[in-house]
Amino acid sequence: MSQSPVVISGTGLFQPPEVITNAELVEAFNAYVARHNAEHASAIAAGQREALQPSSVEFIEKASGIQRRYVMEKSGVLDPARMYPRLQPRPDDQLSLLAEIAVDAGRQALAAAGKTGADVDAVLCAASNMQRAYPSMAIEIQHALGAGGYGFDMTVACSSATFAIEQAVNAVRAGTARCVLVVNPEITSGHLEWRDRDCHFIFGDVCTAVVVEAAATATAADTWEVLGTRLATQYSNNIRNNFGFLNRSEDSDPLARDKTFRQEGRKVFKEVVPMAAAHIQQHLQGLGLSPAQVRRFWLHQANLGMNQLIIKKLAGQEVHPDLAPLILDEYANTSSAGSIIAFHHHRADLRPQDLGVICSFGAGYSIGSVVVRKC
Ligand code: CO8
Repeated sequence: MSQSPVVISGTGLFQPPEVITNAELVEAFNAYVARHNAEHASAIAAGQREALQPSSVEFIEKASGIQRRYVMEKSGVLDPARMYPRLQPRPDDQLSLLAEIAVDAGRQALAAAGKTGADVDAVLCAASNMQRAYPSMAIEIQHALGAGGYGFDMTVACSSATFAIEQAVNAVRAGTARCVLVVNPEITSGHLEWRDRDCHFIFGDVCTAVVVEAAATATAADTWEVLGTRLATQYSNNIRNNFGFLNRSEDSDPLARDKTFRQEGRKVFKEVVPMAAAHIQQHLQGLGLSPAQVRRFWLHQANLGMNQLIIKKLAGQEVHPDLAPLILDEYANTSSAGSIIAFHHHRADLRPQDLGVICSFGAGYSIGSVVVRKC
């Protein structure tokens, strides 16, 4: 039975107001290290405690390709006595921070699609971390936009956006929704351990949004038919965060290291690259396509070297911005939003019938790919 086409008809991007350069980040981190080592000088001298090592701009740029990142609030992150953002709590009757940035990105995506909130009948709020358990952020966003239908939150870490796009496409195909808004509010600064030099440079804040609807209802000039979606997960502890609602009952320290992001970066690199390349290859093959036919790959933005290797495995050539654009240098790793930022910024030059692949990979492990063709 042939299925009626489903399209991505608009995208939006909320960019936080503040930027932290690598130089600013390293200066603050090294001030924290000096402070920490001075405070524990006698224990370090007695061999009871290890001295912390300084970070460096050169290492960060060479190891990751990251040059700066946007954040919701930088003064707290750069304060060596604090090292995390300063955010104000809001009263219950005010829009929450995650919902606020999602509404901003969502409105942009709807405007691009030629739609308003009233046209939306499903909102999926998909991100690595949610502000609270209930009421769900998606329902708050649905309410703020004047949307109908239903909304729910979902988290699959870095793959939250691609996994949500599959749910949106399926909902439109099944007729349970006509127009789905997927939003990815990633305030990664809240769950990054800024005092750990192995990861303090990795993440940035942002929010992306995508409108998914039937081709028959789409009116935008720039639409992308979704030819297929493919999701995969495989259990791994190499990227982990034990923050959760049972922490209090476990009597565990809410500020302990395991309550923020931690990873075995080398292992992630080695294990995820072949998984992601094989996943994309098999997805394309299942659609009767080959990597050589793909005009552009909008890959997850975690590490420059990872993307270079994935493209080399897939296309047998060095990565080129025209084939696999990078946004990592400016935004850092924005978790699920990364591949969508790349799609948002780098698609205007493609022509009708051009093929593209949006692909995410990360914690779980989780991998999601969306194969699209410009209408
Ligand atoms: N400055 C100077 N030196 C450093 C620093 C630093 N900042 N950090 C580490 N070093 C040192 C190390 O100690 C090590 O020293 P030695 O050789 O003596 O042991 C040396 O530099 C090399 O360290 P690594 O081998 O760790 O360095 P790599 O070249 O592997 O680079 C990376 C580290 C950049 C982390 C790299 O491994 C990488 O990018 N891996 C993949 C990471 C990835 O893709 N992760 C995905 C996670 S994101 C996700 O799934 C979403 C989760 C939810 C988000 C939540 C938000 C907070």
